[in-house]
Amino acid sequence: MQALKQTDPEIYELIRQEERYELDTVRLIPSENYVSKAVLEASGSVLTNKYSEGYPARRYYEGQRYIDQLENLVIERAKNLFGAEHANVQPYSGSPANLAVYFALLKPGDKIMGMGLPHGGHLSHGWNISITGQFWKAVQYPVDRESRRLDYDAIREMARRERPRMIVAGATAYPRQIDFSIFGAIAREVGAFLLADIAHIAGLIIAGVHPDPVPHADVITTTAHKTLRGPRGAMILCRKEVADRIDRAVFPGLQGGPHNQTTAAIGVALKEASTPAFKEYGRQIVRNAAAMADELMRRGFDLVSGGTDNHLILIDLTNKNVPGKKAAKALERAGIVCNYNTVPYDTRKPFNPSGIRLGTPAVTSRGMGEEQMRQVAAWMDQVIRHVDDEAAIARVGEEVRAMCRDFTAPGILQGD
Ligand code: DSN
Repeated sequence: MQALKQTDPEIYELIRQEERYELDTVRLIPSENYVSKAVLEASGSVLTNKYSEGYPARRYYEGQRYIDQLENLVIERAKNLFGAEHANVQPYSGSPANLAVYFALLKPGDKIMGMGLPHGGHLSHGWNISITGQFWKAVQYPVDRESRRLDYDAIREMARRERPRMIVAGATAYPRQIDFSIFGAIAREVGAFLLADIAHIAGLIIAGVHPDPVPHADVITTTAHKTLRGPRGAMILCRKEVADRIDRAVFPGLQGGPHNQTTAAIGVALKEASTPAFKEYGRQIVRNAAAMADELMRRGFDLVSGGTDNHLILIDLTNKNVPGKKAAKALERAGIVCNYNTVPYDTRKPFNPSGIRLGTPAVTSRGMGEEQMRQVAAWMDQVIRHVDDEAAIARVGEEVRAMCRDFTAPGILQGD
């Protein structure tokens, strides 16, 4: 980054510091990852210079001879990797992708039925403060109060009662597998579209460690930057019958020109995700989460739903008498980065909730395994037990940094 260093040393220095921070910390935010150097190079390429409103061979600007080839290549890779009939690779990120799907298939005021935000759903699944909960009429399903898992009988009952035009299956804070075949059957029974938002689990689906929504959903949205380990961006996969409506909703309905540098980087990530090494990566994410969950439970932590079977762990800290925000901030000071999170039926406010959310995609990208996950759980236990003791937190921090030095991270410090 020599040109950047010369032109703008302040920005250069902040990027270098972030790079060092990402290397020196145990990054457990389940929606984050480390992209490869190849993905970074595509993201930072001259493709950022080009406007390409429209779709391959149907553009509103001239000069698309390479961009059309690029977008077609990435579309084909997306279709092949997921086994989808159609792919749109232009959405800027997950929320715009979901918005485009609603805009494509629903009329204003139609009813959508998604998982409630406090129960693990996403804002864009119809939560009331999101445009998706105001422009469309939204009803939200919870998790079961006891098991804190999806209750498919209750979801079916709600769908029969509410007759939504679209059902959304997907989550951002749900540690269990989602049964897309049941969601598909419910949607068909009530005449609703099924949207599967697989942003968190796309990489796990590719790796074969999470059920596949493709046979069951009319439309699938995913971000590229979570378990899929690509750049910040998104894709919509769908059946042929709705493809034109989806494409028109993304452009010209919602967006302007696609971010071609992101399209290219998504393509690189899709190529990387088609390798046997990536499948093993996905399996290891799940093994790592299971090991961390096991060690946390052994140490008396209350895991929502009693564990995990994906990449994500949600801890209810009520029994530890430490609020989620205080815990997350103390952990960060020890170099363990996670986020505070509401837990289902939380009695505390979202800005200072009872839980923290963890995930293993990023640490697995560094080659950390079950042994390190158990060690991290032990450190978390120490920090939370001594949450007001800065010296104890600092001691854990030194150990965390020492361990991090043993693991490189994709895309970092491999030269300019
Ligand atoms: N912000 C993402 C997450 O952290 O899960 C969801 O969009």
